[in-house]
Amino acid sequence: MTQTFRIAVIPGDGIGNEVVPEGLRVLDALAAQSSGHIAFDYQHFPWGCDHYLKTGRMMDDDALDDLRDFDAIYFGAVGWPGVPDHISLWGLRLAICQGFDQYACVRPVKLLPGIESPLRNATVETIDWIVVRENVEGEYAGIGGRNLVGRGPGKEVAIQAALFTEEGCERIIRYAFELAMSRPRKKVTSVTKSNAQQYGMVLWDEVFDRIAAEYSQVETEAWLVDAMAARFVLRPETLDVVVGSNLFGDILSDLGSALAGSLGIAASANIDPLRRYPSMFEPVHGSAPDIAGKGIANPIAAIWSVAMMLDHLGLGNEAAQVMRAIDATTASGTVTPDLGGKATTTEVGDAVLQNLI
Ligand code: GGG
Repeated sequence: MTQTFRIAVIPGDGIGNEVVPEGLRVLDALAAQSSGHIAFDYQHFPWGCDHYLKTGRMMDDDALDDLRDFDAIYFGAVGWPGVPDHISLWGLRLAICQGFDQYACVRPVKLLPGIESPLRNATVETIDWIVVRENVEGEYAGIGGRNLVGRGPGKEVAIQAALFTEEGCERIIRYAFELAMSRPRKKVTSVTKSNAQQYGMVLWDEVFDRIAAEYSQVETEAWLVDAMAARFVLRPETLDVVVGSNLFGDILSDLGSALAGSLGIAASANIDPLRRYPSMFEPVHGSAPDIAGKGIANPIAAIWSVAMMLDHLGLGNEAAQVMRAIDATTASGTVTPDLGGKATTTEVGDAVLQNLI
């Protein structure tokens, strides 16, 4: 019997439209290889900045209802000149993450074979960790406002509050511990700035200590984010699972992917671990207007995100198959210009398909 997975596809803006088709080609190839065991049924949604310019909405008003019953969402990128970035981000990616309570953003940082890290002496063994980013509250809670414009020019006041709930801290920290339990090293490093952020991040620290006590097999550490940024560069081999707030997780995972060679390989999963809603899989890179339309966007992050989607859908063997194909592709030197190569987006996609054995 065929197991059919319904996937909502939102390529979004810029290079999202170039890399998402490469991920879909991989899914199609897996379905074709499965002798009818698995199938993927796509529905494409044209949401993004073009949609906003035509309709005044980044996505339809009832978009979450449209998406709710899918098995997964495959997302490209959001952001385009002409639409303020805070409008496009809040209108699409954040609206989905928050609306579907996808509270765990999982971002692997891994040096792939054949890729050179900007770090001297980096190897595939020393660059291999996962950033777990709290994904629905913290600095991205959207609480605040701009006031007192009436006081006159130069007198406006803006407040942007960060929200740390005990439940929100507990569930993301617990997620990080469960993830660490599945890895050989079994280590969780919590990242805050609780010396300066004395309310929310001290609450986070206390919750971290409480949850850590339940996982005696897991080694734990708590670091300040500034020191952690330096440690990413200076002692990457000491990292395993790094859990942090929404903003810190975003910044650190970008740093991590740069150390792993390029933002063009950074994959991510926005997970609802309770499986009440579809989870969303997307490359970490944005829409990259500077290279959009040139056919040189790196599709590896989007294809790796497909592997994360397959894992989430219970297709662990297929996910591993995609990861082997990615490794073989980068090892062969078929890479896009961001990794020092000359291959186009499609040529890298072709190579991954050839290696999908
Ligand atoms: N596919 C990732 C993407 O489009 N990101 C846009 C962006 O600016 N994201 C910032 C964030 O999610 O914190």
